[in-house]
Amino acid sequence: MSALTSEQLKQYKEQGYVSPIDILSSEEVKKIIEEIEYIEKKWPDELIGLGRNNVHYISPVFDQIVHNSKILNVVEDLIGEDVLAAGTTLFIKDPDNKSFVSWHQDAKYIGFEPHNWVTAWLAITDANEENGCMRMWPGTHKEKVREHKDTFNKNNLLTRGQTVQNVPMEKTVPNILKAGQLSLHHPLIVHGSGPNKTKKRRIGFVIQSYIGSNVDQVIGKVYVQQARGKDPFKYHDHAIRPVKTMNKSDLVFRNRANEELSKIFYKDSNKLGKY
Ligand SMILES: O=C(O)CCC(=O)C(=O)O
Repeated sequence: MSALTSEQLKQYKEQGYVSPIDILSSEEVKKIIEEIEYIEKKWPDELIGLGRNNVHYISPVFDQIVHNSKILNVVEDLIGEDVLAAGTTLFIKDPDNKSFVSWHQDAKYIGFEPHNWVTAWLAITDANEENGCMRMWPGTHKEKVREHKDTFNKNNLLTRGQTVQNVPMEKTVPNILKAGQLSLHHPLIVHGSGPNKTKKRRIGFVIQSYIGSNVDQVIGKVYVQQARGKDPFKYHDHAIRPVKTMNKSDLVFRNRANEELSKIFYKDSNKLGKY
């Protein structure tokens, strides 16, 4: 039996995303915010810039999200039973901040082929129109990869500021989530998000992405964790799971994984961004 309802499966198939899906309790969310604040206080440089990536390799709290069975039950419905976790990103928008995410498709620079993968966006705080929730352009996942313009805009939270131009706002919809809720989106859906105009942080923890065992990395190298099932294709090296926050050897590994990720995102670019 599938974890997603037939309505939810239909939403994903027709619109290219499905949300909201209840995952975490407020107590669980509180623990995650405490972990972020603990790391930021003790190691202020570790969650910024390139460090926003792959925090699940250095924090058991984030590792447990990646391996959360409620998340994996719904992911399995979309990509099958052999699920690998191939990376994570913390998207934090501080209060009254100009940071935004331009319209883009995840498939553009990420290098995962074929597209048997899904991006899981978990709200750690509420995400709404005031604080810059994602906006989706439903149905665009049915088309191919579009041309993106690399803008390198300093307030853009995407690596190259890659942008799909001329998106009709009236065709896009806000992806409003309560803290603890999840949204799953297709590699090809066009989406983005605006600035946080409120006095509180907006935090999303994104598993980018859950991939089927049959998905290769065609641009560079990626490490994975077995999230569910088996890995019959064996395309990638497997990473170990952290048992303690900021263990030295985990940090060395996380930094190596982030360097490899950076090579993927900036392949053939003569410029590097902040992330
Ligand atoms: O967190 C955001 O505002 C956007 C994140 C995003 O584009 C993604 O997860 O694919």
